[in-house]
Amino acid sequence: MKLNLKKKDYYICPYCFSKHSLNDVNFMCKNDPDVCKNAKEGIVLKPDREENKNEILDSICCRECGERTHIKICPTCQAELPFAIGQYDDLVFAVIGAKEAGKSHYIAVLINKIMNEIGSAFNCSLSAVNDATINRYRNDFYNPVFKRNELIRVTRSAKTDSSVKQPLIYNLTFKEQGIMGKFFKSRRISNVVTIAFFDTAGEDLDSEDTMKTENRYIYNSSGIIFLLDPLQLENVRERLPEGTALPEENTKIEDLLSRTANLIRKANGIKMSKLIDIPVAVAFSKVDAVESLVDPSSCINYPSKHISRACFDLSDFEDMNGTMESLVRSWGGENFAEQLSLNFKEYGYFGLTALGCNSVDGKITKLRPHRVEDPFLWLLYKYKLIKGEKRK
Ligand SMILES: Nc1nc2c(ncn2[C@@H]2O[C@H](COP(=O)(O)OP(=O)(O)OP(=O)(O)O)[C@@H](O)[C@H]2O)c(=O)[nH]1
Ligand SMILES: [Mg+2]
Ligand SMILES: [Zn+2]
Ligand SMILES: [Zn+2]
Repeated sequence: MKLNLKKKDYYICPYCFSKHSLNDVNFMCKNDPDVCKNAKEGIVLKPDREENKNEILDSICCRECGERTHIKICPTCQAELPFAIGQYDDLVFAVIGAKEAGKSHYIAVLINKIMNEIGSAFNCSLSAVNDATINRYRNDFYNPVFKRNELIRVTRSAKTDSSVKQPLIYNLTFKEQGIMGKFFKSRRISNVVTIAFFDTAGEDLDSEDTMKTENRYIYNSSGIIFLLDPLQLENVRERLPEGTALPEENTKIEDLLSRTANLIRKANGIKMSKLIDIPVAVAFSKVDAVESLVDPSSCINYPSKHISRACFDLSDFEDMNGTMESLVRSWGGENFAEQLSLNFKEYGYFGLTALGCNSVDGKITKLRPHRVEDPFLWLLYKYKLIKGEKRK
C-alpha cells in the first residue's frame, strides 16, 4: 500500500492542530506600533468571510492604518501560521523515543543532511517557513552539534518549556526534472509539502495523559520515526564489553509503543480490530555504540545508496529491514516487534547513528553520522514524493 497526498479543502494549524476551513484565517497588522493602534495592541484582524470563497486569503488591509498585512494567525491559538498554509499538502513527522534515546541529536543531524545532501540528489530544497524555525534550529540543534561540538541538553518537558511544543516547520519544494535530465535542472516547481518536525521530551512520553495534552501532534502525524536506544535493551547491556558506559535504564520500549498506539486509537476512534495507517519507521539509534555486537559484513556497516542513486533504494531497504528486525527481536525486543505488527499497517526497521561516536565530557569527539536519512526517505517514498527502485 502507498499513501496518497490529496489536496484538502481545510487546513490544520501546526501549533494547536485545530481544523479550519480555508477562509477561516485571521491576520495581524505588523505596522510600526507608534503608527497603528492595532499593531501596538496586537488586535486580531478578522476578514469578511462571506465575500471570499473557500480559499486562503493572501492578505488584508488593516482597518486602522490601511497597511496591507500578510501575517496570518490561527483563529484558535493565535499562533502565526506558516505563510503558505493551506496552499500545499502538509506532513507532520513526529520523532519519538524514550528519554535519552537520541531524538534531539537525530533531528539536528537529519535536518542538516536534508539541507545539504538530499536536495541535489532529489531535485528538491528544504527551507524554513519562519524565523522561529530558523532560530530554534540554529540555537538548539545546529550550533551545539556542528559549531561547538557539544551534546545537546536534555529536552525539557513541554509542561515547563512551551518552546518544546513548537515544531520546526519547513517547506520541501520539488522541482520538475528537466527534459535534459539531471544536468539541466528545471526551475518549475512540481510539488511542495510542508513538513513539521516535532522533538519530544522523552519524559513527556511516560504517561498517556501528558501525551494527550502536550503531544497532540503524535495522533495527528503523517509519519512516526520511533527511535530505539540499543543501550536500553537488556541483552545488549549484558553483552557489551565490561566498562562500557551505559545510560540509566529508562521506559521500556514496548510500553512506549503501546501507549503511543493506544493514544492514536483513542484520539482517532480506530478499533482494535483495525490497523493504524500511520507509517512507522523504527530505527536503532546509536548503532556506533553496539558495533562490537554486529556482524562486520552486515548491511548496517555500509552506507546507504539512496542519495547516490537518487531514489529510494528498495533492495537496500529490504536488507536493512530484515537485518534490523531480527536484531531487535534477538536483543530482547520480541514483544516490541509483535506489538508493532499488531497495531500498525506500515512499518520498517532501520539502524542509524547521529553522532557516530561516543561523547567525552559532554563533547562530541568525532561527528560521523551514518544512515540518518534512511527513515526520512522511506517516509517520502511512502508518500510518493520520491520514487523507489530495486537494484539492477
Ligand atoms: N554513541 C552515541 N551516543 C549518542 C548518539 N546520539 C545521542 N547519544 C547519546 O545519548 C544522549 C541522549 O541523546 P539526546 O538526543 O539528547 O536524547 P533525547 O532522546 O533527545 O532525550 P530527551 O530529550 O531526554 O528525551 C546524548 O547526550 C549522547 O550522550 C549517537 O549517535 N551515538
Ligand atoms: Mg531531546
Ligand atoms: Zn492554532
Ligand atoms: Zn495597522
